[in-house]
Amino acid sequence: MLAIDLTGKKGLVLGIADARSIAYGCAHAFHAAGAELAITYLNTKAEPHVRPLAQECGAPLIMPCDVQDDTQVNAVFEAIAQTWGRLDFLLHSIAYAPKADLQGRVADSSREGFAKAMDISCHSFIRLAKCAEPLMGTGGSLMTVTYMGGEEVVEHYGLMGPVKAALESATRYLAAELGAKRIRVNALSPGPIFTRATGGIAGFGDILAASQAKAPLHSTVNQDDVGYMAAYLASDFAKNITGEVLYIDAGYKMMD
Ligand code: 0WD
Repeated sequence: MLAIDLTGKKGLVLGIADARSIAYGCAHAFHAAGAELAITYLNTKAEPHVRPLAQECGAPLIMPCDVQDDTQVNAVFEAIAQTWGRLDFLLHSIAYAPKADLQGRVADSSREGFAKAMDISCHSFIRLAKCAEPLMGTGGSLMTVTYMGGEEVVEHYGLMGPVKAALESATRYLAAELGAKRIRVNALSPGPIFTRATGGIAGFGDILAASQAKAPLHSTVNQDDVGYMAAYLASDFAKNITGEVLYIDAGYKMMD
């Protein structure tokens, strides 16, 4: 039987806030496929929500990591180097934009808000790739999570649109630069999923219903669906896939 087997692989997962996080769906799939995980949480407020989930996944490394804090980021990679001596895959499932900038027009976005959204949601992936590179001596898989609003104008997505466009472009440039080292870089692009990040969006239920109605498969996407794709990308089956934005959206994007 051909099945995704991540036995012996070591992975780092950033971006679990709670059990509904897309990153948790991915961590669950990585663990189920046999990978060993390092899992980070944003801060002490997030820790009690994340730690039990990380323990459920048997993670030997559970550490704080605010991607704005270089000291914390470096500590995570030092712990990985000491514990495993290498890293096989990394999932970056992190986004942030100040509320005022997110809710307004892109045209009105502040310089500071835009820069902060870019730093946390996009450049952090580049910084993590740089930290992972020396630990991926025999190759590896770097993954991030994007959204269709990076490619097309989606109502209410605002500032995150240009930020995700930059993230997708960074994915391609990193893939080109790291390919010679057999490090693959891809972005997962799920359709709308109810999570902590989207839970506060007014009318999100209507967005879900509309995307289900329009998507050819007439289904909504869930965290497990993203996890299956992430596990595949972490596996050797995906050894020739890099620089891609992979849609997990029941076919929604191709419809007009
Ligand atoms: O419909 C959706 N939910 C979609 C989400 C559709 C398509 C893409 N995405 C993307 C998001 O843009 C994001 O990049 O998926 C990624 C994960 O989002 P999520 O799972 O929907 O949301 P959530 O569970 O809130 O995870 C995002 C987490 C943060 O959660 P909170 O709720 O605390 O903002 O990103 C983390 C944090 O855990 N995060 C950070 N981690 C490290 N350092 C930082 C930071 N500075 N800021 C936020």
